[in-house]
Amino acid sequence: MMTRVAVVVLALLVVLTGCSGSSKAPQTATMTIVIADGSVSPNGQRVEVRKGGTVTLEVTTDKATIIHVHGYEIEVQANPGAPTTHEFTADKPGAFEIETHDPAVIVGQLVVKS
Ligand SMILES: [Cu+2]
Repeated sequence: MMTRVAVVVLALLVVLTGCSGSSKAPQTATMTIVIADGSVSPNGQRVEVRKGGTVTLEVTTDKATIIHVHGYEIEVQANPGAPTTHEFTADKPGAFEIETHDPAVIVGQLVVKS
């Protein structure tokens, strides 16, 4: 009985983490970026999305900065106070760096799969 439960839990984990071997990237992806006291989170996180999918950047910062999505040439101005949300369509396949400009740090990598 416990074995069966363990198998079900394991199967569920595989589905949830997307390690099922399927090459289908998700239709939507969200990256939550937090900048506080000069430190930036996440740090190089990889975010995958399917070509044509929607990417959402959620930025909370204690200092005015720009979030730059390389390749897409998207620049999001984020200011302290209210979080900034920016949504765009991932219409170009490839791998693109997302960075902040102040401090200049790579936040993550956007991987758009066709
Ligand atoms: Cu940049």
